[in-house]
Amino acid sequence: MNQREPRELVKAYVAFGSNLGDRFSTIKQALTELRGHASILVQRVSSVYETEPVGFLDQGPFLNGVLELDTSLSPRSLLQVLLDIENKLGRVREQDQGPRTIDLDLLFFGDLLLDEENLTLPHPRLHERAFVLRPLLEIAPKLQHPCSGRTIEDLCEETLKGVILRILSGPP
Ligand code: PH2
Ligand code: MG
Ligand code: MG
Repeated sequence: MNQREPRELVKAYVAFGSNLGDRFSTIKQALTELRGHASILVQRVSSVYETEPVGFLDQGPFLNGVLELDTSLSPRSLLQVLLDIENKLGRVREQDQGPRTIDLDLLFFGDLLLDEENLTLPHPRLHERAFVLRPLLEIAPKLQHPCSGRTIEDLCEETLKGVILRILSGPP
């Protein structure tokens, strides 16, 4: 594609999580970075939830939430922006699923289906994670999963089944 031709804007969803250091402050810094990016327009941000760790259990509680953005970047470039912000905010990759100052995961990139090394879209575990689905329900209840056609509302009904997540704060 001609590099000077403007790309169409794509709506993407990103999950954020933190369980090391000043969790709320780090999440706010990550949002500031995203809002300051010339090719990203942050449109909606969910409340921030305090959640028990899932997977590797021997670690502190997380703060989690999700956001919606419009971008002219490619999925790979957006992923790189997220990784750069993680690194800038002190992310050290020591243990798979282990404690982290900030985790920024790409959940959806428009309707794109992708299965490549380090980038699977939609995120392969989002439909089973209350800490992603509950905040998504706030900002995008009618959003359809491009594989199953199920809305976030439908997925929440199946997966949350009585799970209540504690809201720590409104949208940062
Ligand atoms: N992230 C993980 C593993 N476990 N648990 C919670 N509650 N929140 C997370 O963001 C999280 C997790 C790997 O990315
Ligand atoms: Mg993650
Ligand atoms: Mg991640």
